[in-house]
Amino acid sequence: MLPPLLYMCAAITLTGAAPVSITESTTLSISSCPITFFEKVYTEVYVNVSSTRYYICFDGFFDSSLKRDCIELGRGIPMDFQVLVEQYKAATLAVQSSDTDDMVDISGCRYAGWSITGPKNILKSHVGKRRCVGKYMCTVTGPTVVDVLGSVSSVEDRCSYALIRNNRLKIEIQGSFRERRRTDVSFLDSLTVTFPRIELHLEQGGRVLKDGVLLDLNSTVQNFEMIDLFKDHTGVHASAKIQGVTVMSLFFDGDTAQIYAEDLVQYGLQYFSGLCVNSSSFSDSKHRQQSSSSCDTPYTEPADSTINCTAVTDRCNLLMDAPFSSCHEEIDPAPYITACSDTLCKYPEVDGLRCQFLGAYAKACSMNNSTLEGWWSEAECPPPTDSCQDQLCSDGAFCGELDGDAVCLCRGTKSSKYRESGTLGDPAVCSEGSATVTFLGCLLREKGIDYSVLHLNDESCKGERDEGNDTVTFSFNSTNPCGVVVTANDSHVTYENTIMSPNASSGVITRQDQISIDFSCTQVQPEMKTVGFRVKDSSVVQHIRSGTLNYTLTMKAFTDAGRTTLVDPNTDVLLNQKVWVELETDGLDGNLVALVIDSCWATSQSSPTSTPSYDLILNGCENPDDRTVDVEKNGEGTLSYFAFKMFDFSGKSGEVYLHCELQLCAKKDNSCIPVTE
Ligand SMILES: *C1O[C@H](CO)[C@@H](O)[C@H](O)[C@H]1NC(C)=O
Ligand SMILES: *[C@@H]1O[C@H](CO)[C@@H](O)[C@H](O)[C@H]1NC(C)=O
Ligand SMILES: *[C@@H]1O[C@H](CO)[C@@H](O)[C@H](O)[C@H]1NC(C)=O
Ligand SMILES: *[C@@H]1O[C@H](CO)[C@@H](O)[C@H](O)[C@H]1NC(C)=O
Ligand SMILES: *[C@@H]1O[C@H](CO)[C@@H](O)[C@H](O)[C@H]1NC(C)=O
Ligand SMILES: *[C@@H]1O[C@H](CO)[C@@H](O)[C@H](O)[C@H]1NC(C)=O
Ligand SMILES: *[C@@H]1O[C@H](CO)[C@@H](O)[C@H](O)[C@H]1NC(C)=O
Ligand SMILES: *[C@@H]1O[C@H](CO)[C@@H](O)[C@H](O)[C@H]1NC(C)=O
Ligand SMILES: *[C@@H]1O[C@H](CO)[C@@H](O)[C@H](O)[C@H]1NC(C)=O
Ligand SMILES: *[C@@H]1O[C@H](CO)[C@@H](O)[C@H](O)[C@H]1NC(C)=O
Ligand SMILES: *[C@@H]1O[C@H](CO)[C@@H](O)[C@H](O)[C@H]1NC(C)=O
Repeated sequence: MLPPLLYMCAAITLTGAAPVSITESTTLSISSCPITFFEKVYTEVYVNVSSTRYYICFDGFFDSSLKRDCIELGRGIPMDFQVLVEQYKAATLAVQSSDTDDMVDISGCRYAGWSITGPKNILKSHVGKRRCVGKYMCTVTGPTVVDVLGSVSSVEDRCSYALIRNNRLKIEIQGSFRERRRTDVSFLDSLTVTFPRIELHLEQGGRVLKDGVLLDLNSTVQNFEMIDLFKDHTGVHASAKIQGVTVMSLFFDGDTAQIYAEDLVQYGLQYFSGLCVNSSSFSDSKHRQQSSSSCDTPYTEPADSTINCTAVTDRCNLLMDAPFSSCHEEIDPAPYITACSDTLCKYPEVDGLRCQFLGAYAKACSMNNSTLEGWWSEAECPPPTDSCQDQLCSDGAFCGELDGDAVCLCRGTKSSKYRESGTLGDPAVCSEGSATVTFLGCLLREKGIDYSVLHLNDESCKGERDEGNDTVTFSFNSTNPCGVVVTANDSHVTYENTIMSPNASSGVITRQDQISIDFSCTQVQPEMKTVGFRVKDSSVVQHIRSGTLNYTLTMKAFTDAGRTTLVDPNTDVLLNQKVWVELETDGLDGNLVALVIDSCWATSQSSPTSTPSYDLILNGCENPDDRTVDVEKNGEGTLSYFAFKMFDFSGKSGEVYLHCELQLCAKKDNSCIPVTE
């Protein structure tokens, strides 16, 4: 059994000094060449020798109940060789022979990621210096996640992901991603913080909901179970305490979430998962229940041609320079630069994104106790402020920036169809006697339109806003026509109104574009203008259904002036008996349109063009040659009627068919009532 040969430091071997051979427990001083063991510098070595193993420790003799930094060696061949950092196994090496030159790299990172890691996780910073990443700092901003190891990935769908999860402790911070202006880029939108006995939901606008109830937060710290919360002008701050010790801090300003969690380590590093632990672990971290079923449907959109990726990357590279360089030792800027340029090469620099990634880096530095005082003035940014605080946006909108103001803007998937068609909402909804048009509030804001000043033709008719779904509705109906203009041509009757802004001349200047949005509903003229009617039959009903508005047209014949006794198919109408013929529409607004009988004629056969034929009404008036015809009401509303005395075609016996040509007329004054020329 050979004792291990310890090359305690380069100095000894280089000067040719004999390696130290150790056979019993002892303490060695290595102050002449201190060893850096997983970030800690040691000047002493404590060696324990037992029958089966050697323990070479740096912070006191090996003690299985203490968290010592040690190297443990088996005494057999091959010799197993383990590096213990605070008693966690950091590296294992099997040494094949006793006189091998195999070496174990003990320059790993103590706190890299959620576990003590070997050399593979030492990151090279941009200056090429090997160093360990910051302690348990995770930044989620826009679509990107910079995990605790400094790896960066982008979320590409609109689902919810665990950022940090520890099933043993039953704690989780979950991030939900949604699209903003573009459908193909997702942004962190809200957080759900779950701790035993408490669940908090953090949203844009500094809103925090506990069990669905909005909390009234201010700069005074309030305690909820294990969580302390307060809100300042920059965002919401939360810290979680276990037995009085703050184990995790969280900051969220509606766009960026930062999680700093040094003291959670003691609860078992290996039990942590989520995107903050490994930013590539999308499938393991995806939250099935919380995500909407269509959240991973991909969207594509043409690239934004206004983006100059070179210029954007130059700006992201500001993180390489002062004042940010003073924090480089603490936090590697490289993943933040990657996150910044990856996002801003595909999404425009709007809604504060120009400074968001710089701010996220600065905030990460300050959470690691390295404040970059006044970084914003050097980077030409506004001081960190959550400008969206207390803005409540509907589900289809997010809080963004428009002309320097924080407003609710439309999310891409919600508004893309309207943007493509250049409209502000769905087409007008027309129904019997009413028309309604609904605009998306967020589209109006984007266009800089203040809905509250808009009105219909009649100035007293304003839009009505629904706060819940952020819509503005304009409508008119027959009791409240709001200045509707009804026009009719040969084929259609059109009801039109205009949504307009007040006259510009009402003030010296105006900031509102002149708005004029026409909306209309149409009805078709009776398609078959000829209504066949056999005197002996009962009434004729026609449904006129094409076009946006339905209505029916009925033709009936009566034998009394009160028009109550319908001509019965079984009763013969006597020659020279007076008959009243009534035409009526159902489903039209008699205040706006009138039914006009243009002409009526009779034939002995069912075809309206058959001969012989006899005119009763011509151009809306009685046939001057027949004194028995009396047009009693025509063009006044949706009901018109006339009377005549029954006749028969000479030489033919039997049936008389009546045909009428009708027209819908837009009522203006009494313009629809035919007059004899
Ligand atoms: C900040 O990060 C550095 C490097 O990881 C670490 O040494 C330092 O202790 C951290 N500071 C605080 C206050 O956590
Ligand atoms: C290690 O060696 C020291 C000094 O000889 C001794 O006091 C201690 O009990 C030893 N520990 C173990 C675990 O062998
Ligand atoms: C914050 O809110 C709490 C409870 O709503 C109130 O007692 C306290 O005075 C408020 N503090 C400030 C600084 O407004
Ligand atoms: C992160 O997760 C990905 C996907 O699950 C995996 O391939 C990769 O090895 C993980 N990285 C680390 C450092 O664990
Ligand atoms: C993009 O930006 C770079 C650097 O600011 C500039 O040199 C280049 O001309 C720009 N390209 C275009 C197409 O504007
Ligand atoms: C941060 O730094 C300041 C001064 O440098 C110090 O007083 C404070 O204790 C530090 N905080 C932490 C959490 O390390
Ligand atoms: C908006 O909400 C109102 C009432 O809650 C509802 O009547 C209306 O249909 C909704 N509009 C849209 C476009 O969802
Ligand atoms: C017509 O519109 C007014 C105001 O919008 C409404 O109060 C009324 O109920 C509507 N009438 C009908 C018949 O729809
Ligand atoms: C009649 O009006 C309708 C609806 O406005 C229109 O589509 C149609 O072209 C017009 N027809 C004629 C002949 O002007
Ligand atoms: C607005 O201007 C139009 C056309 O110039 C005019 O007919 C109308 O009376 C004006 N309305 C008001 C309220 O000034
Ligand atoms: C038109 O009328 C028919 C029959 O009454 C009905 O089924 C249909 O829903 C109506 N259409 C509209 C747009 O009102």
